[in-house]
Amino acid sequence: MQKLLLLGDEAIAQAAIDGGMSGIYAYPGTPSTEIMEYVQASKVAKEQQIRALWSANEKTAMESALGMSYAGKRAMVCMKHVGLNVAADAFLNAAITGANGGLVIVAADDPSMHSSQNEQDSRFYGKFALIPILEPSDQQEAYDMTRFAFELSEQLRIPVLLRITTRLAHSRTGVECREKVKQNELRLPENLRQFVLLPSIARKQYRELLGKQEQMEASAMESGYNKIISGPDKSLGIIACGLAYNYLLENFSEEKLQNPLLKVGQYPIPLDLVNELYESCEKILVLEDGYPIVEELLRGMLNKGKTIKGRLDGTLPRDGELNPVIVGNALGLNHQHGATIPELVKNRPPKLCDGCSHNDAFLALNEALAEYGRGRVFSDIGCYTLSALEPLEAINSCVDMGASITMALGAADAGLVPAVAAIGDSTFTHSGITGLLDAVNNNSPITVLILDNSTTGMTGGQTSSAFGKIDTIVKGLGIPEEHIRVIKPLRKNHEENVAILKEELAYQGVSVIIPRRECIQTLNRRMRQKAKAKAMNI
Ligand SMILES: Cc1ncc(C[n+]2csc(CCOP(=O)(O)OP(=O)(O)O)c2C)c(N)n1
Ligand code: SF4
Repeated sequence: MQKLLLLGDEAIAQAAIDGGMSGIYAYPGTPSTEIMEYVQASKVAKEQQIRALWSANEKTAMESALGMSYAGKRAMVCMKHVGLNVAADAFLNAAITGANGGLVIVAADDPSMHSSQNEQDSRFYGKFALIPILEPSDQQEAYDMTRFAFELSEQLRIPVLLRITTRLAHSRTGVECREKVKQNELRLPENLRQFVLLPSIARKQYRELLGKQEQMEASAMESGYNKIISGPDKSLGIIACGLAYNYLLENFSEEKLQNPLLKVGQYPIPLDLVNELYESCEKILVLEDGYPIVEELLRGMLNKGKTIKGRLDGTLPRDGELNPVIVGNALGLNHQHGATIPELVKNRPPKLCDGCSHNDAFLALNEALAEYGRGRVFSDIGCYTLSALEPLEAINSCVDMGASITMALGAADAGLVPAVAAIGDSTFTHSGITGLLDAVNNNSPITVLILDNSTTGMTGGQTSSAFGKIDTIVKGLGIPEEHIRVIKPLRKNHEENVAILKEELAYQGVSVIIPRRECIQTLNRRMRQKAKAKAMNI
């Protein structure tokens, strides 16, 4: 067996490569991005001809993986938690179609919102879709569970959700890898109507999914990932889900923990084990990273039973990620973990890189808008969202991917004219195209800036599916050619850019301005690679 030093994300990717996966589809999003990056960089994955594609968004990724599963092969789809909102239609219906080849959905949650708009808990989605959820407590389990997830998916013929959180995704440790298995042969579903969700078929499929709940529960009961570890001090029983188990162990080694403990890593929640712990202890403490799902289940609607401690009674904070100190405090311990963070690395708010093209674009926009007053720029999600902060203070919204254009449409309908939308190139192809079509059909008096830096900057510079295609797409959506204006956001072009922006702000229809200049980080990386290739005479 080979032992590798891997991030949680990389352990998942390696397990998928070893586990006979034929294709992986994803849209970048912290903390899930490294899964796809690892597969794309893997020599073995290339040799095995594993397809590894950055999709236009999470929904298209989900559907591509479902298509591969239909064809009998193992597929994985990866996204950050909010991506599951985008993929939700396909995700929930994939539970009804069921899988043919093993289908594993990885949702990477971000409690404490290190780089996200919210801290939603993807376990709700798994419960909503009525499918099994696996939640690793460390990188080794991330590897083992990924292998198991493909097997479980094929055994039950349904998709399986693998839920991870930021700290597991982004910390590294030694992981034992197991022998590789071969990819599946192309094999169509036995029932060629399985994936046809006409109401008459969907009803049957849904009943089938409901019928599988018992098997899922049995699998969770028998699972090695769910276990009770006994302890003599029955005044408190502890339930630790996923990574919270690790945080607990950092306060105790297993032998020293005096309280009975239920470790949970596979859902549906193993009710008999929960019951066993509940009945044998005076109080229960629930440790889970994310929402108090298990805690709510234990409390029930009327909360008449034993004392349940956790996020809902204030034993643990109601929001934010857990950590060993918070868990230790909940147990009345006062352990210190890790070194104190030096002053130097504290309080450094994120900012645009020096020389970033977005800076010049927003300086020009601010000046062009001065005569109309503030509060009319709807933005999207990307590096450019940082222009909300000082010194630019240029934008007034950031809600979800694509919302800039449609919010500008709504605000313009309300009479806020001109209204401006600012959206990045990757976000535009993710979710902006349909909104722009709405604006064209509505003949909205809005000015849309598609900030084309030729990359997906915020998540580390992945190829943007909009690369080289924006002008054609915009034209195809019906924007008149004279109102598609490409500008180069540079200090020396400032006056000219302000003049163009002013012209289009005065236009009573949809106009699109494309500030186009490559992200300097991507440019630098490209230059370094070029210089290296030259030096090596490649
Ligand atoms: C639904 C969803 N998926 C993924 C992300 C992660 N994410 C944030 S911004 C962004 C794309 C940024 O690229 P682009 O729009 O080109 O702007 P840039 O950062 O290059 O300025 C991504 C993928 C997210 N916030 N929401
Ligand atoms: S990574 Fe690129 S797009 Fe993001 S702030 Fe830096 S230069 Fe701008």
